[in-house]
Amino acid sequence: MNYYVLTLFPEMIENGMNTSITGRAIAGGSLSLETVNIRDYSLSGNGRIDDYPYGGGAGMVMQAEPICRAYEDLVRRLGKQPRVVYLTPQGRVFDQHMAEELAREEELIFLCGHYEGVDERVIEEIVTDQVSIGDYVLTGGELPAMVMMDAIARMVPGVLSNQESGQYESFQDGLLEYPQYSRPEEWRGKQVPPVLLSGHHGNVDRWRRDQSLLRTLKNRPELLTSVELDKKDRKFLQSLLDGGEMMNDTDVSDCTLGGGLTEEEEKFLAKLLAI
Ligand code: 6GU
Repeated sequence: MNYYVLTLFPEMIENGMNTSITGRAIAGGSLSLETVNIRDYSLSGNGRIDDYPYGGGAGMVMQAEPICRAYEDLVRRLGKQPRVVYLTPQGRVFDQHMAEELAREEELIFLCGHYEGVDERVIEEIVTDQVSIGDYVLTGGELPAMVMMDAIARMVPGVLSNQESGQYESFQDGLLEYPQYSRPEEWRGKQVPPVLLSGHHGNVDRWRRDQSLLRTLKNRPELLTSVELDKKDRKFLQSLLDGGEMMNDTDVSDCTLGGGLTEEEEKFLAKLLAI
């Protein structure tokens, strides 16, 4: 995967991406990264790339021409026209599915805006995909571009080690991840759940699945509606409704997720299990 980033803050992108797993992948060659400083393409050569918005209003707008010149210089050097992702709160919301789809590209260009935005005409001219990373407003597109590049990189062959690639299954099977524990067995009075020390792999797997179901119910219930629930999943979820007795070593009122079910969670679950 070859990433190209058009930005006013190339050092921010490079510092972020050359760290940790993406940094290792860049050094090892399974990823490449090239940043292009839009300021180098300013019209008058004085470094100015923004101007006042027509119609008035607060803030400045990044002008079309420097961005387009930076883009055209890049595609001329590449000899091809990769997809161009513009990071904007007005875009489609990024998710794991979009990451998987974009990971099939060989090159991706990211356009990072700043200030109040980018002249709409250059978006029409060069952008193929407008993407947001969630419902909040950031000061620029650099962090969202890095979020996307990180999520996409995890799907690129050679980026994760075998050990790493089995991890973070959340969203890959539609449920949130179960809780993890390491040494010591007791920390500040808190015990590791005994089933994890039992050596009984079947019980461990069942407990983890139940914890995933419980976490998803508590934190992201809407995800449960698109997960296939088998007989044992249903039995566990039913036991939550039937009054919080121990089920497969998961005490419904245990400390991991705090308390039993709220009325809202019970209603949601009853509906889900009726299907
Ligand atoms: Cl892609 N850009 C900015 N500036 N803010 C955002 C965003 C993008 N996604 C969520 N908030």
